[in-house]
Amino acid sequence: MRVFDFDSAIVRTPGRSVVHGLRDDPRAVPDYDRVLAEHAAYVAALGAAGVAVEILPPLEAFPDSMFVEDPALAFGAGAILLRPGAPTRLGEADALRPTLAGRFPRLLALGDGEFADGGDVLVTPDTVFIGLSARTTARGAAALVAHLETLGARGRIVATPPGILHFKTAVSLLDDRTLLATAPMAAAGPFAGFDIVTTADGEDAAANALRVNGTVFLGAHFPRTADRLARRGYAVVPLPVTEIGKLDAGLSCMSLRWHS
Ligand code: CIR
Repeated sequence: MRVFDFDSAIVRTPGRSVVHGLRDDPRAVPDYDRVLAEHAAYVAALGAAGVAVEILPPLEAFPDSMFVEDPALAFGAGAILLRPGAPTRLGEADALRPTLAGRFPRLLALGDGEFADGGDVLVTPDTVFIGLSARTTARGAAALVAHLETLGARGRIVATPPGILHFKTAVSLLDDRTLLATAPMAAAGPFAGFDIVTTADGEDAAANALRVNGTVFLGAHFPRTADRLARRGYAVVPLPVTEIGKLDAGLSCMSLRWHS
């Protein structure tokens, strides 16, 4: 089983409140219908890649709750409820609890004062990288390392380069030994032993790609990065991300994935 082999996923349909989601540029207001369309295309692509997708209903009280990757981590051995570092997102973990409790052999949880977002967690075959960020604190990361150990995984706490929301904003796993990363992440990243494909100039946002079984989901607006991946033999599935990009989001954030 490879760490990017998934047969199960949870997603959450965006609510209308998504237009009030957190973002770096407040002038970039996403269009609700287009967000919905991007989400629907993503869910369809997961299904086409062989994943059984459970679709949770919108949570209007939490504008960013469609980004289910952030409040939890999921593995075949168990799930971990996180504590998202943005105050408006904290309640998303509790909202997920009943769903996760019924689906995993174990459900662990971060405690009070232990903040971590799933967007800062990059799972690779030997190491789960945890990037410290404005959302993920040293205390949260340390607690996460302990929970990962309980589930048989080795966590490693690393720095996130400045100027990005999450660690995975700038890097994703392409296969067991290859990463897709922005040039700054490739230069600064703690990735000895990995091959790194860098995103093309002007296409930094392509770095939040998502490997699912045999395919790599990539933002549709990054043609030169897509070429690089295709030349290396990856089966690239382009997906629209223009609207969710306004919310500083990419392709990993919209699902929680695991192999049962
Ligand atoms: C946020 O700022 O929390 C959301 N607007 C975007 C979350 C993106 N999540 C992710 O990359 N894992």
